[in-house]
Amino acid sequence: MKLYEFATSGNCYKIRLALGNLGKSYTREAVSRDGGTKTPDFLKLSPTGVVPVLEIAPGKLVTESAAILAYLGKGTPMLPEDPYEHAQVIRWLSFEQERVLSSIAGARFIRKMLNIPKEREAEFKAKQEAGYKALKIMDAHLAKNRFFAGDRYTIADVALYGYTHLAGEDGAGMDLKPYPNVVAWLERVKAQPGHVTLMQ
Ligand SMILES: N[C@@H](CCC(=O)N[C@@H](CS)C(=O)NCC(=O)O)C(=O)O
Repeated sequence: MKLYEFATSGNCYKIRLALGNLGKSYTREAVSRDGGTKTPDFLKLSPTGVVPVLEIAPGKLVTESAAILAYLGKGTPMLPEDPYEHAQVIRWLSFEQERVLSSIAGARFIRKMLNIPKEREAEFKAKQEAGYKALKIMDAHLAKNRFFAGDRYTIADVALYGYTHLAGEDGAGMDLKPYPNVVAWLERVKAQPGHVTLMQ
């Protein structure tokens, strides 16, 4: 398998984290952050012009981090087969895309990659505020559950960890202290076998 990626992207990290947890081998292909996702050749791999893309066999591609995680998780304990538990995984994958990617990931991008230009300050603050709303929902769930779905570590945890672990000072610049259940869950994710860090 070959992963097309940006090394510092949380979306690409989700895939490396799942591959690490599952003990699967793969190769990495760096895509240039400077227009590499918009070349005609890359758009043939990913019509939306984004990484990650996982090539699972020559010319056979999976795009969108949630879909890639579902592909990798299928048939493993990281994607429950029970219909209710499976639905909970999908619920949190959708939540991640709608509520975490647009907020925490966006705030991290504006802060770390763009250094918060003056004209984007209001947008940055709005993304942080939306991020705090997402963290509140996650914290309430984790007050009663060790993981997000099926009472065990699944691809839902991988997806949510991708950017939640970058919400703090070295990422989106948010304060995680008011969300102790999220902080404890981050540690549980780190303790999973095969865990890899963002820059590994
Ligand atoms: N919904 C997509 C979002 C992927 C995404 O936004 N990727 C960013 C990097 S984190 C990207 O490739 N942006 C295009 C670019 O910056 O050229 C997913 O979950 O995979």
